[in-house]
Amino acid sequence: MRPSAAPGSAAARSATQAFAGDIEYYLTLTPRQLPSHYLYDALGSALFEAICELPWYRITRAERALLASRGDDILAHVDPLRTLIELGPGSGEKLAALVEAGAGRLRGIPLTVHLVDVSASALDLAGRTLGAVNPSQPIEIVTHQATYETGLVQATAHRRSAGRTLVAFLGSNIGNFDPPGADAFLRHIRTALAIGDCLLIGTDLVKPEAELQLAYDDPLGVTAAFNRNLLVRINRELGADFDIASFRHRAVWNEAESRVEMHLVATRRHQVRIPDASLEMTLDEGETIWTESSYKYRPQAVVRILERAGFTLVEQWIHAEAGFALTLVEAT
Ligand code: AVI
Repeated sequence: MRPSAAPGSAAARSATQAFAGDIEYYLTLTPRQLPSHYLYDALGSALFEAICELPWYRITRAERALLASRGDDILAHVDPLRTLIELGPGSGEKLAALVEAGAGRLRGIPLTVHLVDVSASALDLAGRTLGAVNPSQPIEIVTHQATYETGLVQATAHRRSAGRTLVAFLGSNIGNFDPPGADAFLRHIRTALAIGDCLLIGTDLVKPEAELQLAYDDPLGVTAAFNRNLLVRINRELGADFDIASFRHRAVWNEAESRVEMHLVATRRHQVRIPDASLEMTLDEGETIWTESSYKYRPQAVVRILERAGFTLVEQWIHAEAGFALTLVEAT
């Protein structure tokens, strides 16, 4: 989620070109849009970590609590686990909670953990977090600086021949895919797995609108800063002249589509130039740029999309108070 490459390198140049191409394409759609994965530059990633600490954003804490209290049950279902792959490990704390809670099941037999992320710094942090887990449980950590799809293929190609493989896709990251994208991505995971391997997925659930509003438009303004930082990034990386103060953050619950949408709303009519994306545009007062969708699921709907992708339900654990589900499915 968080692109990184050495400044000035060929990889950095091609990442900037891809960014410029996407900005030109998405900002000229109706309504104007920006792909949400660009929210995660260094400052955006730090702001997202801060969001996870907010009292109104409960996904991270609910998931960690479920992993700590149900980790042993989860690992009992995937015994004997020898290969664990996490797509987008963040700080690595969630996987560490799972491994710690299920350490008894692993019985000190070596476990290979593959961490997949496009950000070298995220991989470094997650690797260090996991390295500090229970010293009686040997863990070999392999990092893949790659997209989820490429990293998953690399990781499964190197799975241990003995034992089973578990893929973890946590944090309700699936919620940032639109429904066709989620179906395609889950099918991709299924294709990379062998029969008997498992997928553990975290999903935020549909909940009262007032709770969703607070989670995505918090009183401290951290989510607003996270959203507006995307314009700061475009100014810095593509030489644009967005006037940040002329945009406000808006989060809306779209009940028909079961998603929270984040938008940036122009507070006055003005012109913006983005030279490195060859773009000049006039934004009307009240015009919006749609920056993220965060789909919310009902527990049964999670099972349905996983079954459609070729998995069979093993068990689902729900944090009722926070409205969050962890679902374990098996490739069949
Ligand atoms: C990373 N992702 C699951 C978060 C979400 O809840 O959709 C990103 C986020 N956007 C606003 N707050 C958090």
